[in-house]
Amino acid sequence: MKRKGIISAVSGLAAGVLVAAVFFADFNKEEKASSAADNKSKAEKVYVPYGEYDDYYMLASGGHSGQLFVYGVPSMRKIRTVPVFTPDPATGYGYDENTKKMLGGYTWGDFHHPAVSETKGDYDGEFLFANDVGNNRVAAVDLSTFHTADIMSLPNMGGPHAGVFVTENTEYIALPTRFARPLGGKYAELDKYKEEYKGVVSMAKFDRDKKKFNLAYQIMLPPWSYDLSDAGKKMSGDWIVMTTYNTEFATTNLEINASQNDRDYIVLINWKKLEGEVAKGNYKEIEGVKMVDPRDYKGAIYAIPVSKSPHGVDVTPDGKRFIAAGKLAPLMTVFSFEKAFEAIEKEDYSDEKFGIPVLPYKKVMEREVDPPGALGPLHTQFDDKGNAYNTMFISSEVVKWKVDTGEVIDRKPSYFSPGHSSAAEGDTVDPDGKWLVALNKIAKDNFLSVGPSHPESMDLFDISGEEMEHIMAAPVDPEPHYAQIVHKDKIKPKKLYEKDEKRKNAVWSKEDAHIERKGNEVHVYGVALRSKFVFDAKSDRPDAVTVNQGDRVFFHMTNIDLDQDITHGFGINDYNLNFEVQPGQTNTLEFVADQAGTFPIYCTNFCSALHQEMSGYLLVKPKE
Ligand code: CUK
Ligand code: CUA
Repeated sequence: MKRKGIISAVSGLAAGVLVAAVFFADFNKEEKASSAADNKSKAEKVYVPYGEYDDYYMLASGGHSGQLFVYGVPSMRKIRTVPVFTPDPATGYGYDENTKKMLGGYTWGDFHHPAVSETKGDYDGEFLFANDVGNNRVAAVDLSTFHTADIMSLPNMGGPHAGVFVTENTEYIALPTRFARPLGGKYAELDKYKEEYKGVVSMAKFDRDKKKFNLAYQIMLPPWSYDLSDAGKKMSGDWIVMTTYNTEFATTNLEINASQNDRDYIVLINWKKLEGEVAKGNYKEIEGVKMVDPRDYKGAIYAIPVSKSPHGVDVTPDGKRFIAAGKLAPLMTVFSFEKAFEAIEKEDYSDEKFGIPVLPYKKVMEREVDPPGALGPLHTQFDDKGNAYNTMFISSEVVKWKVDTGEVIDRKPSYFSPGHSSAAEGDTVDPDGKWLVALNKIAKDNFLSVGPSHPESMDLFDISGEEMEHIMAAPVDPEPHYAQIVHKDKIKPKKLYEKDEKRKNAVWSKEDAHIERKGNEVHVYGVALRSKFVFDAKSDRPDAVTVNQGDRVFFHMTNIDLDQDITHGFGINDYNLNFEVQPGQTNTLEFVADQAGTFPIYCTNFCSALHQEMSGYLLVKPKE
């Protein structure tokens, strides 16, 4: 099979105009094809026999699908899609009362970066947080049920692209904005950009018991674009680092105008300090949020020059350094927190921008790593042996190098154009050094063709040896921006929703199913069990409900099959409604019966040999 690789070269012209040239390189067939023996050994590495499990969960962002994808590693089998920012008829997400309220009418989201809750800088496996770049939201997924537990809207933001990341003990979930916007999203002419537009960072807190977010405070920053960010670890645990682009304040044609400066900035913020100021009441209430300007407090914010238009910034597992990847400058820059703190201590500033002290690049930078021909570094992951792994979007490869020395150890192609990669526990204080998945933006001819647009692609590498070994490619729906690979022992999913006699709206036996009418509201307290619905135990047709046209109907359904994986669905024919109840769960479907007629109700989730019989009727009496 002849393979084609895409190589896009980005070159700067004299006028600063950037032209992206795309050309194709033919991979040599012999080079590419591995031997049958090789294939066998690769296959054995990832084969998970029936009855055994993968070692890792890969929790991957679903990009503009708004969903979370759950994969097993190393098999790369997709296990589940968890709807987060987008309604999902397969699970009734966004149809039942609770999830509908949570989605607040939004029908899409742009899920960029997952962040698993951490304790001491390591995944604790309890919750996963996600940012919605499309509609300014943050979500929490409860990893005991893989259900979205809460969603919070973030005012004053223009797409929280640079989040989410959590501080060492999940004190905060931080979400820096991508686009600067006037506060409150108000109207302000683009000519007033520098004065009126702000780049805001949201600092959210999550209460694990109540499973609820609250917005602790926001940080008001200059109208730069914040691209990616990370939380410090250990010695740097009080800090967050963020890359910026568009320090040119361009308001149009960003491709060119935001790529003028040779240097943009890394911004360092001390969240601990700001937390203290907020506690003392040193903030302004703006748009209902506690807003702090870090420039008002000494020691809260610094900038460090970095080569132009950086993308990712990642803190090393020991917390001593951070690495910026230069989207347009083909190098990784290693910075030292120690050196930054020293310069701060001595007030050794080279400049000031927007009232922010700028630390001297030469004094904070440790080294620039510039593998020849490696172009478009985007993000960095780590292993347990002091190595970093960088994805190269333009030259389509993964580069392994030593953090201490900058020595390049290995380079392997990826197919094609990787954005992020994810290594097993590779962004924690304790990476495992086992697997790395490159999350590619382009699949080209990797899989059976499905037309002009293809899935994205993921490459699995074994990184346990000195050299990386490419094992396999797997398709993935758009768009895998980032993933975290979490050891299976850290996630403790429930088998059931526990029976709770006091749960609101729950009915736990067939005999207790009943219907209550209050004015034009009809509340059905029903149960679902193999293989029937019971809405009204006293009726001689317990699985039929009659209402009047225009009534507001509530189906409060409890699944009383306390048996793992026996989920019942609930679809109403012609009413465009479907939801589900998982074992032991109670859910409510609320709607106005505006259509008169006779509507079959049926279980949409195959649950037993008599699943087809699991049905009933909704009868809506016409008004007149
Ligand atoms: S970003 Cu997607 S490749 Cu929007 Cu995390 Cu870097
Ligand atoms: Cu219950 Cu099918």
